[in-house]
Amino acid sequence: MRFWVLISLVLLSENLLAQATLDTVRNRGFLQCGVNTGLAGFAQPDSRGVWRGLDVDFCRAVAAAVFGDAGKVRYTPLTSQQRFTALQSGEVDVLARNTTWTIVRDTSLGLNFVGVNYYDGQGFMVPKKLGVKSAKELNGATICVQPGTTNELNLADYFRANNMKFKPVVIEKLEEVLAAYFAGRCDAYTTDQSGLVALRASRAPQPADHVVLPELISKEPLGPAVRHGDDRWFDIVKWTLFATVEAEELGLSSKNIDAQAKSANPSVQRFVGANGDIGKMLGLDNRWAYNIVKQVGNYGESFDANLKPLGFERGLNRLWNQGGLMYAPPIR
Ligand SMILES: N[C@@H](CCC(=O)N[C@@H](CS)C(=O)NCC(=O)O)C(=O)O
Repeated sequence: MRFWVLISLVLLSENLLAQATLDTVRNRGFLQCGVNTGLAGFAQPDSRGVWRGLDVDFCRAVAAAVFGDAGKVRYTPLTSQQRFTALQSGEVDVLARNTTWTIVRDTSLGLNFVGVNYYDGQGFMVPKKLGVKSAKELNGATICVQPGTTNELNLADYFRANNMKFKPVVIEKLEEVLAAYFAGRCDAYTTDQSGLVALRASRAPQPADHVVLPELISKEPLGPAVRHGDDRWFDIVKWTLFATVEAEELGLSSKNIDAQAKSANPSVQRFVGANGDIGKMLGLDNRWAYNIVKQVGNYGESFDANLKPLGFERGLNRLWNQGGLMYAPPIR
């Protein structure tokens, strides 16, 4: 009898622990966010050591929603290999690190992807002097790739499907895989197209010496993820992403939200927390979404600030009503 009481208590406390990410984060006083080790436009410290990028803005948005202060974040830089254990073990509360949403990660790795903050696909970069114009010309090539990525798996599939051979050069650290490619140890480097564009612009000794080939060989929906087992936290992080997209659709930006908050539009009234209890339903302040937009901005603002300067087009990442895939369910 006593044994079963003990077992139930253990199970109950585990359940409570698993539900408590919001409390853990609040008590700690800051969000611990897992990000890239350094990918321009997504997550990279600037010359003053301040982290910047689309994924960093997402971390800041979660902090704004939870604390009303986008500054209450600490960043854990993670390689492709390290990122999942860091989230599973509780070292980070959220993983916002150009990570592709796949069924394996969503099930057996124990993650919950909250949505997509960048629709991408995998591509190849080659030195211009090779004269290669298409990935189909890469038969026999030596190809640099990082382990623990979808890229490593898609690469093998693509060559097999096209009856071509390749020699993989698999290197864990970003610095080292780039050094190998730029030193000519590989004929091509493969990763998400966003990574290729950002790395060519920010890391190539001569960006103009490299070309990104036209083929996209996979779908890479990149998005933030949390651990299985805490639905309340999952909701908070998920609706943070939707709030940034909904704000853009409603025309709310960091510049105009104070003026717009006075508008009679019921959707805007609900969004800024002047009407209803949407924040409370999430366990947050009713100004959670206002704080996100005021302090971090809407999705488009973040895209323009971080990715546009590197030469990115909005493409699939436009809003659904402008020909893209960015779509937030109703905030009501
Ligand atoms: N989206 C792919 C690839 C993500 C990825 O790790 N890309 C590399 C190249 S851009 C990267 O970010 N490396 C940074 C690092 O490992 O520090 C995935 O989720 O597996």
